[in-house]
Amino acid sequence: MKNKVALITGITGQDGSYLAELLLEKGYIVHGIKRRSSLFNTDRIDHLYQDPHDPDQRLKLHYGDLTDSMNLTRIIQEAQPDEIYNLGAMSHVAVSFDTPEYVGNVDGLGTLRILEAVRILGLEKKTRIYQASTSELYGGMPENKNERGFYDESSPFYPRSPYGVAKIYGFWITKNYREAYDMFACNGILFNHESPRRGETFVTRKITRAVAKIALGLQEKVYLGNLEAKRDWGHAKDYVRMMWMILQAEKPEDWVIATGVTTTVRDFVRMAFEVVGIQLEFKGEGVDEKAYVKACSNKDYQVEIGKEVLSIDPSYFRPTEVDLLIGDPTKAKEQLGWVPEHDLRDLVQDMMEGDVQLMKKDVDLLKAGHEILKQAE
Ligand code: NAP
Ligand code: G4F
Repeated sequence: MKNKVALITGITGQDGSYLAELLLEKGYIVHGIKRRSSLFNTDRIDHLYQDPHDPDQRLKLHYGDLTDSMNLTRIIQEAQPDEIYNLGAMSHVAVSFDTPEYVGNVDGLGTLRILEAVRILGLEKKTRIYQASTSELYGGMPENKNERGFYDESSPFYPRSPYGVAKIYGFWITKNYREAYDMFACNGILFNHESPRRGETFVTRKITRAVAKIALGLQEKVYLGNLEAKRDWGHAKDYVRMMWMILQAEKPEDWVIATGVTTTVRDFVRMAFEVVGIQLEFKGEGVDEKAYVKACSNKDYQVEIGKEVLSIDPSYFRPTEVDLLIGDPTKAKEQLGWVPEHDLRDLVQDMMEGDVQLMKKDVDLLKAGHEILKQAE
């Protein structure tokens, strides 16, 4: 049987890397678009791309950019994909306030460029399209939750950032092409999902990296913004599986993917410190809130009791904030049989283990450096 062909934009990102792994396991030929960068930017997929000269290599990378229609059209023409996963985006909400025009171009118009390329090439009956939509579309407006207190596929949108506004264009243009041209084009409205591969400036990874470093004595404290914000955090591995399921469904539709549980940033911090045996006490309010070590049973490094390990830096506050997100994945569970394998505790454990291991390498390197210096003396 012929291998199915997929094209992933954003293959070098968190989700792109897990999805590429999944599709290769399923026997797909996977084309991915990577951006030209002055430094290597393929860390997350290097383990999948051992020998680029091997003609049987099923992962094929192309240079490209979502702002370049001609490039996208050429890659789609070459790949002739059965499925396109449009995961490429400037995905950082806070940064979108600094680069609103660029975000509109990539996250909004980029989606149109993919859809239109498929149409121009006459592939609209062959190629199924997944659009990486987001819970940021809801904006956390309390009055828009359903009667059970969740956001679902029928909840109204009210985006609160240039990122959210760009993604709402992506959402509607995907739906419009589905209706106008009968294309199999779907939105996955995904709530926050994280992993050891999460970008370092998103709050969960910023926390797990900092906690690992603090526990190993490599960092004094971490500065964060709004600790009151609540997010519905799942594991990226569970969410990419659902992306694939969405394109295997009978009909093209839009789907909410979430855990149905919401947690404050403050509690995520608490949970991350607990993994390395550190109990925290939070004191003070608003910008004066701080966290101190209350107890420490960490065998690798004894953090001093009473040490201040967290402060607020208001520069991390956003001009408009999404206060609370919580999603209702009932439709995905009932109609597609999606069952997430990880809960928040697993996720925090997985991320902490990854970062402790990563930071221990730094400690080992430091130790080796000291040894070399000592021997040279
Ligand atoms: P990510 O780690 O930030 O990855 C984004 C990917 O997009 C990277 O490969 C990046 O390339 C690429 N990219 C950025 N600008 C591009 C451009 N102009 N042209 C082509 N590619 C470009 O994001 P993620 O967490 O994997 O998320 C994947 C998608 O899901 C994104 O569209 C995001 O907005 C959406 N989403 C994410 C979540 C979540 O919680 N993770 C939730 C809902 C929706 P570089 O590696 O070169 O930067
Ligand atoms: O981790 P975050 O930056 O993620 P955010 O804004 O929820 O966006 C992520 O999830 C969306 C899905 O809902 C995606 F569409 C999007 O692409 C991205 O993946 O921030 C989470 C919360 C916010 O309320 C933020 O204000 O954490 C708060 N926060 C508090 N201190 C912080 C910090 N966020 C960051 N990045 N850095 C801080 O120091």
